[in-house]
Amino acid sequence: MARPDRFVPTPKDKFTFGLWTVGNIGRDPFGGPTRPALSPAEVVDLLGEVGGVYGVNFHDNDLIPIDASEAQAGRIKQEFQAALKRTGLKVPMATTNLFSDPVFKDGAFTSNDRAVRAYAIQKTMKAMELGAEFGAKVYVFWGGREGTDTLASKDPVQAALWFRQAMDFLCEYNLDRKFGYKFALEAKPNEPRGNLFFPVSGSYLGFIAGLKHPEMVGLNPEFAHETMAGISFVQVVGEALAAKKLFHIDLNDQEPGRFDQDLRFGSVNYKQAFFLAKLLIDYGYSGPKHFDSHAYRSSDRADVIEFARGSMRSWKILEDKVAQFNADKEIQSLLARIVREDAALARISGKFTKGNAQALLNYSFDRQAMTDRPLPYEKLDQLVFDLIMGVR
Ligand code: GLT
Ligand code: MN
Ligand code: MN
Repeated sequence: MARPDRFVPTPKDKFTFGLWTVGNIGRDPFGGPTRPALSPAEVVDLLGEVGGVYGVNFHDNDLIPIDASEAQAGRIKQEFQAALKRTGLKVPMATTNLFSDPVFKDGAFTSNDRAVRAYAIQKTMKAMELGAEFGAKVYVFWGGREGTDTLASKDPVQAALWFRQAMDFLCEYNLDRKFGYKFALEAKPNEPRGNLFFPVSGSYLGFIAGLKHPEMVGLNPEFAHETMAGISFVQVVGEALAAKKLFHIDLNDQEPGRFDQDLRFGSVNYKQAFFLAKLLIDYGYSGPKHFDSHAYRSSDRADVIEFARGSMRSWKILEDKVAQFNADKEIQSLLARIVREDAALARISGKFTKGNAQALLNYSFDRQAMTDRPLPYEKLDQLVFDLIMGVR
């Protein structure tokens, strides 16, 4: 009998996709669509066909076009709801499109125009209602056009304050309407604007501390976006976990120094992907794992299905590799040698008291002995390579 495939996902894995991701029609700035547009219900059915998917997320206008009539909106919602029912998919996350409509040409919460800023808040309030209708519990904010193309156009201090004003307003609205959302902020360094405000997740960590309800707001870091900024996504996610702010995560892939490619998770940076999986597993991240990516423009429907299956399969394979890493005696004994503890020093330097400070000042360190301790990182790194490549 053939062995069952260990890498087949189930809804317990909490993998999610967006209406805009598997529904992507393959348009880019240089060419039109290569795939037909699917209705929201058709995207849900496609995900049902993929199999093992937990949920589907949407922007307000992925579901309901911005200029839809009440009657049209009602019909779309009904069809979408029916598709959710027949596939068993959930809607764990919702968000607002504050970037496609021309009215947002100079930003939304940070537009120079008070009317646009107020409209952006109103649009978000309505979209929060829509998300809540389908049970969403995480609300993402990606400031698509919050930024500048010329530094002459905007006061960055004012923009940060406007953004804060909008978030404070919406946090209160969340409480008032008892939606129970957790807000997750998503950073990106550039594109579509030349410079986006809050370019990396670290910017948002600082911003959150200044809000009226910091406990309600966390991060939705995206693999591609931090990679565009030239930083390690694994370290970014580590900092989010340390701050207890990893409210959601956008998984995909990216070649550094490119436009936002939103490539299939695991398709470029195997090592970052491996250590990311290790981090989320070791620290027990239990939220949705959202694939914010799309198939190559050259893919047809069948290949889009392969893309979605592949995204999840890669994660499942990495889970397996992480278990292997964590059980590998040689790797673990190397790690145990590398990470050193010292009970006496832990006591006097772990927590400030006047006595500990004095004891630390009096302590005499042997710099040479400390320097001479071996750190066999070359050996460790090669073991990781062997493991990822499957020869270990
Ligand atoms: C858009 C963007 C993504 C965001 C989505 C949420 S929209 O596709 O490129 O990174 O996560 O607004
Ligand atoms: Mn992206
Ligand atoms: Mn994203």
